[in-house]
Amino acid sequence: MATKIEVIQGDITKLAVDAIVNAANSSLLGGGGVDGAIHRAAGPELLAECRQLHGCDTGEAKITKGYRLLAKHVIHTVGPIWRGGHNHEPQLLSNCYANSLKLAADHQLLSIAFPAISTGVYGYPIEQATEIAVAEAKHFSQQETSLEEIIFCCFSDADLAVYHQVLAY
Ligand code: AR6
Repeated sequence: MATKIEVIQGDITKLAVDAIVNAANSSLLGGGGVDGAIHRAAGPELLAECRQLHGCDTGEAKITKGYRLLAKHVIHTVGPIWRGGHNHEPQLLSNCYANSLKLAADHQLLSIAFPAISTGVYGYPIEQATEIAVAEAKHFSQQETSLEEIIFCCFSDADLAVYHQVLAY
C-alpha cells in the first residue's frame, strides 16, 4: 500500500502516532525547542533511556519508547547546524529523514510525524529544508514498507504555507 504524506499544523507532542521524531542534539540529553517540549511531555523516563544511548551523530537516528506521550515511540535524530550550506548540510539533513524513516520501518511502525528538523535554533532555511524533507518522504513512500502515514507537523503558519507549496510540486 502506498504511504500517505500529510501536513498539519500543531504541537507534535500531542500526536497519537507510532513515532514522533525529535530534532535533538548529539548528546540526546535534551535541550530547547521541540526537544525540550518532547522531554517535558514524555517525562523523566525518556531522559533515563536516552542516557543509555550514548549520543547520536549528525544525520543518524535512534529510537526510544514514548513514555507519557500519546506517541508510542520517539525517534531522535540530530540535524545539521546551518553554516552557509557548503558543509554537507543538505546531505546530513537528508540522512536525518532517511534514517528516521528506515528505523520506523525496521520497527514495523505504521505512522511517523516529523517536525521541521534543523529549521529552528540550527538555522537551516525553511524552504531548502522543506524541499529535502518532502523529497525524502516521497522517495520513501514509493517503497514497500510498513509505513502507512508520514506526517509533517508544522509549528507555525509560515512553515505550514511552505510545506503546502513544496508538496504541491
Ligand atoms: N511541535 C512541533 N514543532 C515544534 C514544536 C512542537 N512542540 N516546538 C518547536 N517546534 P528546534 P533544531 C518547531 O529549534 O533547529 C534544541 O535545543 C520549531 O518551530 O526545536 O533542529 C536541540 O536540543 C522549528 O520549526 O530544532 C538542539 O540543540 C522546528 O520545530 C537544537 O535545538 C525545529 O526547531 C536543534 O535545533
